[in-house]
Amino acid sequence: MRANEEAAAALQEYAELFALCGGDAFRVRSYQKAAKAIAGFPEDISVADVRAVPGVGEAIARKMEEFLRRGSFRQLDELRGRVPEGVRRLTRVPTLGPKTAIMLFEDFGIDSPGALSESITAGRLDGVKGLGPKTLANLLKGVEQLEQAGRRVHIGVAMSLAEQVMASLEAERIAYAGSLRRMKDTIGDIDILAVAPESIMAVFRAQPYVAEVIAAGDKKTSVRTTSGVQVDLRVVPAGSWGAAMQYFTGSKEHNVAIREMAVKKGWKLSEYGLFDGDRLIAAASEEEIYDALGMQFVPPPLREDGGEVKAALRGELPVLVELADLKGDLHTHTDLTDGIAPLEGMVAAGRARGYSYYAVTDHAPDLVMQRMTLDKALKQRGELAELQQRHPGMRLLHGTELNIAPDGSVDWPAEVLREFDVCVASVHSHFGMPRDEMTRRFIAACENPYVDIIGHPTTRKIGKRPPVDADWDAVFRAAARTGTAMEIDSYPDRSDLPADLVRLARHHGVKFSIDSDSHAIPHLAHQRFGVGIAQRAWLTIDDVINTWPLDRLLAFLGR
Ligand code: DGT
Ligand code: CA
Ligand code: CA
Ligand code: ZN
Repeated sequence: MRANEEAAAALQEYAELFALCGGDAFRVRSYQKAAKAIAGFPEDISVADVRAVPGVGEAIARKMEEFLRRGSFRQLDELRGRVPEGVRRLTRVPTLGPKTAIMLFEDFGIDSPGALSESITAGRLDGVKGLGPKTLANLLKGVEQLEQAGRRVHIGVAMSLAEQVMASLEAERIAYAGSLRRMKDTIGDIDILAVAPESIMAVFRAQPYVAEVIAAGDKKTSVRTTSGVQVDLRVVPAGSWGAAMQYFTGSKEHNVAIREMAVKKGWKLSEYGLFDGDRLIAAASEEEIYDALGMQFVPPPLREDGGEVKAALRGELPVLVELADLKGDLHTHTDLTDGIAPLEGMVAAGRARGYSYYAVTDHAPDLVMQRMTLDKALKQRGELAELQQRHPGMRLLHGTELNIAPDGSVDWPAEVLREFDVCVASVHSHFGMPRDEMTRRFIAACENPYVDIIGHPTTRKIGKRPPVDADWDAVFRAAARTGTAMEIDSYPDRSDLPADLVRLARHHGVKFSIDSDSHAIPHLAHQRFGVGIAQRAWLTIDDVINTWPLDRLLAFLGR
């Protein structure tokens, strides 16, 4: 729901600005919590009363109502006026807090990430109190990360934008191609193909999400959207739809390999079709083109020149896991910790997705902020047992998301852990440990007999936090040896494990769990992104424990 997302983004921005201006931390938290709740609220707040959203009181409700009327609210306008844009971008440097950002601006006139790295390199911040050489080096690294991340967006952002663009245009045929169709976790720009009259270009340029027209032509128009992402729209002839989709889906490396095959046969392959001289061999569908080249149809996530061409020629492509193969979700949260929906709502939403099993895995006590206790966990277990009566068709699993301490231990002793149906264990602190220690930390967690799944293993957040450093070969060997699954956390800004590490882990014989890590009902649908990662890593249903029937899953969990 766009209204919810946009209103939540405005409130989140307000919370950031409020914090930056030295606002009360408690209020900052309550704005942030309300923003999350609005984003995840299952009803459209432009229709329903926003006061029905948990955590939204009268003051926030009025701000949101003003936002829905005119796209902003007074207090937000005020703070936007007070804080220069460059300072706001400064706070997006991953290693820089709001207090330091303000200090850098007021005392040194540093008003952008670029100005910051310049000042550091020129030595102008040497000897400043609170900014030691190590901190300065980290800030420099942070600016670099920000610059790299700024050029690409994660797939969650790109997918909803592509869907919005396609819904806004009328065409005989319309689809996205490029890296988005290949389900890459980050997307440089969005490539959309359409079979439509050329008038579609004017309609496209006039859309409210267009911030700037970069290039306007009859066949191709490129725009920058209000979210900063570039979208290329191409009009293609109906008869060469398949050839165009094949060409613009890429990757460039895959296309080069395919074109070589055509050349070997004395043919030519272009975005208009596969030709023998002037004679058209195939163009209408991708299937016909691959078929004419004597190969199996290559699913887009495999098109990276990673062995798929050879396998397709031999007829040996794997049968990839698909979204419909998933029988459950093994990592989800409720409002008992940092989720926003109550247990009952999450379980009902899982049932509505047709699952055979569903695990509730709220956080464990060592993540102090979440105020979890054993009593609360046990009470939840009782509630889950009652809910089980109401949902006889879906097995409810009571789990937890444990915290892997620096020494590899987890929150609770064996006698508590063994009573859970499933334990996910994740790193939530001490991200900067040296490689050896981090490796030992993960191995120790794998060796814990009650740990079933390592959650979001690299802990990266795309554009915000780099992956931790570990000897992944060693970690995956331990996971395979101990029967511990690695998670594919489908939350799009995590996308963790990423596909290259999934492929490496699979090579070591590791199994995987494709989880949503939901904190709200709409997040359950994020599993589609995890399936994309799994496909890019060539996974089949045998590799993914939550495609297995309940019996086989329970045997794996060993309870
Ligand atoms: P991105 O946008 O960086 O996430 O990655 P892609 O793969 O979407 O790349 P993009 O948008 O530059 O181009 C889309 C596809 O179009 C690309 O995967 C292959 C095809 N393509 C574009 N330009 C060329 C080219 O110069 N040569 C070849 N062989 N293919 C191209
Ligand atoms: Ca692209
Ligand atoms: Ca492009
Ligand atoms: Zn977590």
